[in-house]
Amino acid sequence: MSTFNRAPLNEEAVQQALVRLDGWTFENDAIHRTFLFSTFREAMSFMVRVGFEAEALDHHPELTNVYNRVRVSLNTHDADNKVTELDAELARRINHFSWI
Ligand code: H2B
Repeated sequence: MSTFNRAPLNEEAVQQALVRLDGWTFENDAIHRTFLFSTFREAMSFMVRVGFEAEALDHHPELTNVYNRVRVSLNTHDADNKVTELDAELARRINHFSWI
């Protein structure tokens, strides 16, 4: 179990976190980023990699795939579907390993 805070962040705190999260935006109580790959295979590999990180953090994203595109949306169900520090942490980790 991770030690990251599952308390909802207010909008200002979310915007603050986004300053250091390249490519992520805040919309409808979630943070989102779309990753565009060269191939479907790469998109699938990325999704599996996200899955491992999600399991490590015990925190699970919404993933939408269409061919070579993957959209990642993050919020915390246990925090009434608001953005928390845990979402920011998963986004940080995804940015870290993303090769896009
Ligand atoms: N993922 C997300 N996105 N939000 C949660 O609140 C959440 C989760 N809760 N993954 C976790 C699992 C919880 O159900 C387990 C029991 O820790």
